[in-house]
Amino acid sequence: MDELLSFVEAEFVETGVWLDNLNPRNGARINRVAEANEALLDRAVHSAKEATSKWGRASVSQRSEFLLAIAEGIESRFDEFARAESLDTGKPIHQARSLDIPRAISNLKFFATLIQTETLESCVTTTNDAPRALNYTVRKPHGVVGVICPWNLPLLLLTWKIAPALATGNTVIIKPSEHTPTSATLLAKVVAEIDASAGIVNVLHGKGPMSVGEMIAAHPGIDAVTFTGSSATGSKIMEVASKSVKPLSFELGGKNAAIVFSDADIEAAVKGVVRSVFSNSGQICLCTERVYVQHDIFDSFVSRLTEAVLALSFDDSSEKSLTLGPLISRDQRDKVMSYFDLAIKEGATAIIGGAVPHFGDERDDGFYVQPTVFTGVPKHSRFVREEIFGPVCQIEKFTTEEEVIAASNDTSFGLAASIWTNDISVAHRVAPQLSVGMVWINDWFRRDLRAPFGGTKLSGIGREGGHHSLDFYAPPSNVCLSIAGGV
Ligand code: NAD
Ligand code: 6OD
Repeated sequence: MDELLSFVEAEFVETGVWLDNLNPRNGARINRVAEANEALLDRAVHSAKEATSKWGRASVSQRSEFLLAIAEGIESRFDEFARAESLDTGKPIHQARSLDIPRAISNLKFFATLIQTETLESCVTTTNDAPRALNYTVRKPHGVVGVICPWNLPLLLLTWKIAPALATGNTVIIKPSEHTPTSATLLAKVVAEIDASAGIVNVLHGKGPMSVGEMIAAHPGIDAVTFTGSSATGSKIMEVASKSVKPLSFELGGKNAAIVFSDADIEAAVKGVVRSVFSNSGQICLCTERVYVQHDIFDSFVSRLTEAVLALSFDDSSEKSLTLGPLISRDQRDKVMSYFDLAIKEGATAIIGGAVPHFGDERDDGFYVQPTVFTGVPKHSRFVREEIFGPVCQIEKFTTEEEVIAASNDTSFGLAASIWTNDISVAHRVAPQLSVGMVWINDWFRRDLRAPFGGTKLSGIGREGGHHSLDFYAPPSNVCLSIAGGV
């Protein structure tokens, strides 16, 4: 696809203003994207609003079938989706084929099934001096939901939001990241092939500030906003959306710690920590950026970690579960490198990496960064305080449980953590003391779509996953029915 258009009222619409979509592997243009404008957003909101009256009343099985049809549409174009995701993001095709696209399909199938099996609360009220009453709960969709997505796991995160939103009777206006517009456009094509009722799914391309992202957050006709992206953007969206007091669901940034106790299975811990730092080239909100290792195994852990990082490659054709790609953009690469410069200026040491790799081919025009591990970064440093979002971590020693809990919690973020130990008492004592939304023990990024997902502090507002998602997209409302004459 050379030109990507927005999708409104089941029509692809050109606006005449074009944004270039660049290939992170070599900086060349992949395609160009027609940037949506306020008039197009107004049209999308109007038609999405009209569609809510029908879609909001559709039966559970109609909604479920719609989600399953989208899932089947993605499955039938699996290779096209995987190639698009790999091209836009630079991630190895193997990862797009084994994680991004299968998970997008699972998201749709999961919520299609969940609504078929869900039961809601009810309770009977008894008082001494009045008839009994039956309370029961119904879900009410918001109406039109604005869905603003990032570039790191584009279709995975987009479907993670639209599946429960649509399942509960909302219509959606999706804004994919300007860096990764292609898979959302393919999704629109899938919807166009199956969707008889225009307006249920709309895709608007564009940027964030002073563009369609900000307009979605501000639009009085959009009834709720679900956003995944940086904490700074979350804060801006909140400010703009506050004028119409929109319900917000925010999955934001992280500065996640991995804690390795000396009794851990060291081989498994090294493998797990490497995966948690370098998956998707460090561009997953759940990636570890701070590694704390108990003092008595520190040296041996560092030397095994170094060996494991040296074995990582930028080989796109590799089927290995962990292969590095470029960062998403030149700006992101420069941002990551600026943190490396800062760490060095502040006296830290790069144990491995710390530079832009040289390939001697077209990748030198791409946005690559070597996998990097620093140690000795001062605690007050912005390197330790801010989310970097690249293939990098710092590694430091600790002695006691109390000390490492305090260090892990000494951050404004609160998304996730991982603990590596064979002592179940330590694991279960430490896990609840970490002020984060998700803790993995001897694991990382294992997902059960029923489990609550979300962060504390700068890492987000609300929980998604299973019933938590349904509760956001269609909050439960109570109906109280008097049972006259009952006992
Ligand atoms: P970003 O915040 O720059 O952009 C995300 C989306 O918001 C994009 O579509 C962008 O165009 C839009 N946007 C930007 N400014 C906006 C504004 N003022 N108003 C409305 N929309 C605006 O984030 P990114 O760089 O795409 O993604 C990386 C960040 O996302 C990292 O901080 C990462 O931790 C976070 N993230 C979090 C999770 C999570 O589940 N917690 C998941 C993925 C990414
Ligand atoms: O797995 C998920 O459901 C999810 N929301 C992952 C987020 C990853 C952040 O980059």
